[in-house]
Amino acid sequence: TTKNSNDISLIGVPLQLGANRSGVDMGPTAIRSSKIQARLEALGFRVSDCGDIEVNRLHDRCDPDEKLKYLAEIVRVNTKLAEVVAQEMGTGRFPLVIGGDHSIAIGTIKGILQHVNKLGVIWFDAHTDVNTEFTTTSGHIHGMSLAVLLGHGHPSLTSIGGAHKKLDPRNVVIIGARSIDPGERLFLKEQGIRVFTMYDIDKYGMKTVMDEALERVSAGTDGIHLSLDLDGMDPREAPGVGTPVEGGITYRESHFAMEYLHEHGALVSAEIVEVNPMLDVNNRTAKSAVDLAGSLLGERIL
Ligand code: 5AB
Ligand code: MN
Ligand code: MN
Ligand code: MN
Repeated sequence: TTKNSNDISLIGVPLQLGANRSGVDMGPTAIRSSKIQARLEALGFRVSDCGDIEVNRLHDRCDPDEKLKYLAEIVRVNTKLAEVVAQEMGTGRFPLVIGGDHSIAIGTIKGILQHVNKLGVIWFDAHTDVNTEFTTTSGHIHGMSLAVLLGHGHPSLTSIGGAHKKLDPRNVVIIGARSIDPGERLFLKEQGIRVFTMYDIDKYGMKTVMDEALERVSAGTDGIHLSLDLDGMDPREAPGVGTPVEGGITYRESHFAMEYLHEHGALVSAEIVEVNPMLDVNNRTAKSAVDLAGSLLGERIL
């Protein structure tokens, strides 16, 4: 079960500037049209749709000299998102954020940290998103969000919601990784972050991986957040993502992970990111996103 709420606040963030790829800004629309609200209501939740956080459409105006692409607007949007998430959580509701590129994890998690002191995070992703302005080769902030949340990165990002609000690397796990940059590898080692790669999933199976993951994110924490990047799934089953990587988590494994996480309890919030309907095939990825949200929040086969 979810920790304390029968009420869900759905928050859309149509941001693409962190990925610099058009289409992912339409993710919230695709997820809503795939009937996420009705699915959650069928589970007994009261869902209120807070609408979308406003984003200025600057994507044809990139400053090529800018090291971190669209930094100012990404800071503005995430600052607002953190406020909205904190406010919704403050009224006892479960925040479910739908993106948008993965830079929005900064706003989501900074908002949660206003209420939950020690937060465990499951980062489901093909990538590890721990670049900084010093290691990034793309300048895309969606590849930096987890580093920022651990307190590393550009000060205007780490200071969102207060620089002292950050994650403890011992309570963060990454599941599904198969594309890690050299600078990221070093960072992950230094921080001691447990990364379950596709090798681990193949070798031990998703249940064993989830058992260890849940143990880590639960140890001494007050709640668990799921950050679900759809590119963690295999691109044959989730083609609508901007940075696909072959050899990912299957539909079944993903479902099991969500069901198992629900069964464990302690979930306080979640976000679904990187769905790009312009690259999707028959809306498959948005549909998977909604299916996974259903399993995460309690849908059962029998
Ligand atoms: B995603 C890459 N590491 O930094 C970079 O989709 C990819 O949120 C980042 O996981 C992918 O640009 C970010 C090469
Ligand atoms: Mn990501
Ligand atoms: Mn990714
Ligand atoms: Mn991506």
